[in-house]
Amino acid sequence: MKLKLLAACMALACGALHAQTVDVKDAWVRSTVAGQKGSGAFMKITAQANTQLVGAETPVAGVAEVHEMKLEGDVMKMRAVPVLDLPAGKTVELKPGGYHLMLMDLKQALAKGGTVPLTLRFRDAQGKESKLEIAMPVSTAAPGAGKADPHGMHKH
Ligand SMILES: [Cu+2]
Repeated sequence: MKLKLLAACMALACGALHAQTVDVKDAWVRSTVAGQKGSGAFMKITAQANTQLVGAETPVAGVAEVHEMKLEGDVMKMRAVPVLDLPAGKTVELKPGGYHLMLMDLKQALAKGGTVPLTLRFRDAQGKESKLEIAMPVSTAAPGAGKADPHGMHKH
């Protein structure tokens, strides 16, 4: 009897691990002017089970990669994050001044009010990859945010 219960519990846990769900909320991408080659995209990502964000693609940019901005002393530094951990149940925020999705080699200007398609690639704890396609509105600032943004000032 005891053994049966244990087996049932394991089956449940296993089911939870395989039902990988990732929620993306409040995504937006910063508008650009003609000739501008880079921009940043921001969003809130919540994974139900431990997951990693391992890549992103968008038809409007030649390169899309996750970056991290960190204040070191009084210098804002940026580095690429090839794999971004998404711990179960924790919302990871990509926002100006922190993690962001860097869009480089832009093929077109991103006009405010437009929409940019984005494909996010995830890898679960078993190494299985999945994709999520979203549409990001183009904006000049985060919805509801009115603060100065350090990301707009950094150069690549
Ligand atoms: Cu960047």
